[in-house]
Amino acid sequence: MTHRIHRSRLGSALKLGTVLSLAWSGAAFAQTYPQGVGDGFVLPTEPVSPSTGLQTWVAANYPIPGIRPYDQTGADRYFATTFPNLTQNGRICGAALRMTVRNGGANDSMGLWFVGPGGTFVATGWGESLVNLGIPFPNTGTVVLNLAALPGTGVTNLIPTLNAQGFLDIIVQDDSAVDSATLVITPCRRDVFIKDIPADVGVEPGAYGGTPIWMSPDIRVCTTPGCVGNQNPEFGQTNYVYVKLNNVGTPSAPTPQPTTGTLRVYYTGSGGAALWPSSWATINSITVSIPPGVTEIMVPWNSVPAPGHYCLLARWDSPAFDPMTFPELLNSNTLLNTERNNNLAWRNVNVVNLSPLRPAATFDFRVLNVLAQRATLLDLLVRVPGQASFISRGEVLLKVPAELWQTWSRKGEGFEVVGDGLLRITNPGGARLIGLTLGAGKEAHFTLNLKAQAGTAAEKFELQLVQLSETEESKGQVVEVGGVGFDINVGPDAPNGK
Ligand SMILES: [Ca+2]
Ligand SMILES: [Ca+2]
Ligand SMILES: [Ca+2]
Repeated sequence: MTHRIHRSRLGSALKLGTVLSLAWSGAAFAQTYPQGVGDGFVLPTEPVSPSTGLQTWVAANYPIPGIRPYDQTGADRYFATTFPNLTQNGRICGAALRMTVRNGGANDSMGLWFVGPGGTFVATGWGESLVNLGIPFPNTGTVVLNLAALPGTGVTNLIPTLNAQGFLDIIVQDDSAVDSATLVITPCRRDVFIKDIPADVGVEPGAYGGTPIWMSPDIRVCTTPGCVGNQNPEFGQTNYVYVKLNNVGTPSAPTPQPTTGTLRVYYTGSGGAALWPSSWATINSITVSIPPGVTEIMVPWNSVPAPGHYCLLARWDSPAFDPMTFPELLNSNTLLNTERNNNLAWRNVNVVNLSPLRPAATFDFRVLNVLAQRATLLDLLVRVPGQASFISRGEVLLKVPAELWQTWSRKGEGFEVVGDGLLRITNPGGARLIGLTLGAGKEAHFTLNLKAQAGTAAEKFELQLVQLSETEESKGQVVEVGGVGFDINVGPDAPNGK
């Protein structure tokens, strides 16, 4: 019954259940540290784990030696335990303690302390009587404490101290017993994003307007390290994929912190829709720590599988700190995953250099049915995003796959049929093939042929091929599911002539 210390304070009546919810903005990433077993004080006891410093403090300040384990009832023994290593997953933004206590003495208190290795306090803690916490003698009750907003007076927000000290001591005075204690630590969420479109600020899903999200400005390819701009990967050599990672931290951590994760880069054949993960093959991955701000990371692409053009996918994989906010389900639509996760970006851009010596280029364009169970309607769009149209300057031919050609009614606009399965795009503003049908689980391959008319002026054009299909979310209606952009340079001496 001895009480050398009385850290209890007269707190106001408590509404513990309501304060707890404030700390849970990042509950999905919380770490739970349980001690003891919630078994209603059933014996045998469960061990406590007081630090050496806390044991030293109890020995120096309480005349009866020893520390009570979980479930041990009876008088005249301190309960004392320590939760160590709390910052092992980075800065702490929230913490909550749930503890079941049997009040065995009318004036007993509990404390949340910070006792250093020498057995003395290294920071100001918190204390409150069990009565004020809603557990009068001789009752048993469960306290749920939000360590960012503790009841009573004094220091009621222990989060800064938890970050500074990295541990928490818990004591309960000498006639009361503890069944179990669970500390839940919520690390500050860190946020890295890769831009889907130039105006992307990391909001999920972003306001994309009509801007394609499969042309990320944060992904580019170089055939030699440190190139400027975007190049097509070269077969038969190492290429270099550069990805910009934007580490913006979070509003609850006003100073963005360095963060770690793995940047994973993938490729698939040039085309429209893609499924996760079946369409994608790994290029490489690298685990990095990145500072606040924008960091461009290089990932070597050691073996381009064949000459041709590829679509790239970049994923920031950091489940402990910055998990995907939208689950990437098996065989899910890459466009939806990319739109809804700021850790994902997709880039399908080909550089096309045409010159009198090499006036034409041919591209495969794969279309894929993202519906596993049934045929999909499919439209193909030839889009001209800029003012200058390559369709006026050159010739754009499109070969429709035989299996789609057979069942297609030739519905659409902006093209003329010039051969068996062969279309010429006639409208400088673009064209749309409407109402093709692609079987369940099937893919098919269009061929795009770009041919420049002879000329002397150097000009740049943009052209996009876009697949519109039904998705699981839009059955009966076609929506954009992916595409490829072509940056066309026409000139007498096109740079990098390939
Ligand atoms: Ca127990
Ligand atoms: Ca993120
Ligand atoms: Ca994204």
